[in-house]
Amino acid sequence: FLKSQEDLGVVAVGFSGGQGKSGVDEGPQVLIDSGLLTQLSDSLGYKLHGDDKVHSYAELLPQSDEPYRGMKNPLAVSAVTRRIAEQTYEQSREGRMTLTLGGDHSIAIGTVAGVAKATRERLGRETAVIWVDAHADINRPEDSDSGNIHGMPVAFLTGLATEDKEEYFGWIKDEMRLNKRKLVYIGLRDVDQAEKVILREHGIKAFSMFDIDRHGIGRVVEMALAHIGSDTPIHLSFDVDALDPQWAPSTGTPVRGGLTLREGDFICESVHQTGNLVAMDLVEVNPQLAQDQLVGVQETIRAGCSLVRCALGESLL
Ligand code: 4U7
Ligand code: MN
Ligand code: MN
Ligand code: MN
Repeated sequence: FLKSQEDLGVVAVGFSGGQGKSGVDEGPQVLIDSGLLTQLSDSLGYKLHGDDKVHSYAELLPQSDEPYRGMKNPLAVSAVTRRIAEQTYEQSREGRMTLTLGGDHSIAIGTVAGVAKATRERLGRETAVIWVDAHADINRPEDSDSGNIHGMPVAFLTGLATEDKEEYFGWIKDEMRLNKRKLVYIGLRDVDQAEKVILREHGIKAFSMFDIDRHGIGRVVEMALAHIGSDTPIHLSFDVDALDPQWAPSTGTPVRGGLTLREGDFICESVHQTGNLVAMDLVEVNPQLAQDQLVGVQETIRAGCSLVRCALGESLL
């Protein structure tokens, strides 16, 4: 589904407004400083596009931003994700693999919207999304206990949450949306009660840690890919908290009992191997957290880099 296998559009998003902890906006710079983009160009042979600067979107941030429908920082998150949708659209419509480094997971409102629109225009196809996460991120604003928008992106993207006002995500149009049947989760283990009801009522495909323990990661990935179909462009949205905190402690909402580093890499390798990957997000790396653990931050960064390299073909023999 890509015009070229060598070109990579990179969007580095230094944004943390989808949740309350500072530091996740520093994720992309730390990933880049640790050599991620150099590895992609020098070792994997990608030609990089997009500016290599990390965007802070300062010019888009409002003076005041009162909660709206219970959402925290609604104007900021809406404005920033709207801009991210333009950025990923610009990369994806060129037929390039699009890589976004976050930032908290609210930014996927933008990445998925932009890529979905580009893929529809370019190929007349719907994009499938594989959401790898400890959480389902499908709270509607009214269902959310925290008000943090990083727990809501899938609700907005699938149209389960809608809004008329442009400045509060009303900019999300049908051509940017994700079909619920083209969505599959891997790694879930901390799903809110209201989210469980949504997943059940809408028949959304989800593989929890229970399924991974029962079937093994190999079978689960096979079933996930079978669900979306072999002839579908894929957007992989990887929340680093899908990994067990043993491997990725530097993240805002860690949950024990997660994927091993190898299982995470395996998901990425398998998705690469389909040849259908058109976009990837790596989000929720927060270098300010787990600093007390001597090697925590380094380990998280290393894991994040490994996931991206695997999705982009490093381990293919
Ligand atoms: B992440 C939560 F209540 N569901 O809505 C919420 F448990 O992008 C967590 O996956 C959301 O890290 C986690 O606040 C969002 C909570
Ligand atoms: Mn998430
Ligand atoms: Mn999560
Ligand atoms: Mn390849």
